[in-house]
Amino acid sequence: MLGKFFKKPGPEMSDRIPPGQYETKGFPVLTYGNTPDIKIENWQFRVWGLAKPAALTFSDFMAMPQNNFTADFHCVTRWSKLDVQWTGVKVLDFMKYIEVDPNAAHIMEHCYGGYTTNISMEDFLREENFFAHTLFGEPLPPDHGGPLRLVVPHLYAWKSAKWLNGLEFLDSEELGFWERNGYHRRGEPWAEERYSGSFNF
Ligand SMILES: Nc1nc2c(c(=O)[nH]1)N[C@H]1C(S)=C(S)[C@@H](COP(=O)(O)O)O[C@H]1N2
Ligand SMILES: [Mo]
Repeated sequence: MLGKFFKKPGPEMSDRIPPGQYETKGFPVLTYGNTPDIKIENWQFRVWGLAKPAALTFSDFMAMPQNNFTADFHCVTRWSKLDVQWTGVKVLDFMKYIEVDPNAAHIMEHCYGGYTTNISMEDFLREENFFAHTLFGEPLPPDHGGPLRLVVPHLYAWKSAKWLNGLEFLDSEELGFWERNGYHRRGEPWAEERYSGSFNF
């Protein structure tokens, strides 16, 4: 059954598929709960905590520099999808539009629907991270997080928050939804940081 949908990585792929992962050619939808119903006109993205409070509209994001991205996507439930093509805004470009307090060391990602996930500033401020509004040339489908999601390719995909609507800047680490429920606080796939617990320390 598994072999029909997933391919075990061959030697040529071992540099792309992290340990314990299988490649999938489809793009599964992985959501805790329901897909929220979001009207783009009402969509708002807020910044707060250790940052100058700001509220951005969808047009604000579209007015920022736009880029295409190709990134691999690793879900902790063991599927990996290679070469996903997205369009959106680099995190490092977005940061020029907001004012963050130098004491901010962590972030809580907030979403429509109430999902949260935490990330350190260091993991957030990487060249390859981006906010995506387009997937394979089409508007990002609601099930995959449209109108806007974060994509953090170097961490497990639960850090890539769908329906993102806010960033809360923090001086110390707080745990998001899955992190409070036993998943790793960082989630680095190459180190198999899947769960919290003694074996991770
Ligand atoms: N808001 C929100 N974001 C989320 C999730 C979620 O349940 N809610 N699931 C996460 C998980 S576990 C994964 S693997 C990816 C899945 O993204 P996809 O459904 O586009 O494949 O989204 C992540 N972002
Ligand atoms: Mo996931």
